[in-house]
Amino acid sequence: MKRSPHFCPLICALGLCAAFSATATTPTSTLTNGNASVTIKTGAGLTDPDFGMNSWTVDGVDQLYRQWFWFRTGSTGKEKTISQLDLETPCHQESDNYLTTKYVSYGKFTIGINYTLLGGAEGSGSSTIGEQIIVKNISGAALDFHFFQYVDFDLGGSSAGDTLELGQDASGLFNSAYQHKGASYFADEFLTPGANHGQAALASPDFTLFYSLTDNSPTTLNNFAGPISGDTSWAFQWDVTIPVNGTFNISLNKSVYVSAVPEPSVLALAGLTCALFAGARRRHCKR
Ligand SMILES: [Ca+2]
Ligand SMILES: [Ca+2]
Repeated sequence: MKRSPHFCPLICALGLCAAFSATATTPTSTLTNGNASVTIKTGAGLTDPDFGMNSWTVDGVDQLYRQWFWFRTGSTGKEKTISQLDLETPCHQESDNYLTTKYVSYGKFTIGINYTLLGGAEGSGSSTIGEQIIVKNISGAALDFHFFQYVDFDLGGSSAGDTLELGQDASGLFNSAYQHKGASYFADEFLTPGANHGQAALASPDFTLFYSLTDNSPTTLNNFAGPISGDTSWAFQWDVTIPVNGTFNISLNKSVYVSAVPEPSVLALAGLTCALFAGARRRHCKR
């Protein structure tokens, strides 16, 4: 197992784990559906960066080392994880496979993220996770906002031997990622809208890309799309100006599967995810 870059040992050594646990709200959520389960550490008000989605088990095989979200306001200063924000409302698991979360920077913005897990049939090896992200400007002035997604799949439960390439549309926006471990495991992601920047990078042993999001400097991803092989990881970056009371929405669809061409069930799952998103959007519009 690869060595984690997170800082928890230091925090625990300082005796702060209990305090962090005591202040966390719904620190871990587990979604289940069909042949799949996913765990998401949704704690808030935390400084330990080892939070977020940290396992995605499909037919008993953990495919995901980490996925999480960072942000920066303005062009200076550091990125922060959404886990360093407060939760505006407690995380709510509406059903076994659907979770809603809403973080807030009071007087500045809110970030709502809804997660939907769709498993395949037992033994199919396929599953899809949909994420709908809504950033709202509540600051009273235009908001210069930078949003980051970091993804580290370790397909088949092993960090070695994966190959990754990012995809771009005709405008140069990053709109997909495709990773595989030989002919045994496959993962992809599709994002809407496309991201302004992307970066494919090796994770262990140096976690350079991960640390670029946890250091003290503003980061712009370097747009290297791969292909690369090894313990691969990637990140996407959206740069937007959100008007007063305006929102910026991102939809992410990640899938894992065990044949080179996604099985029809995976495509059906992706379609179902969109339908669920539409339903979720309607629910959120109700006040
Ligand atoms: Ca940085
Ligand atoms: Ca990896």
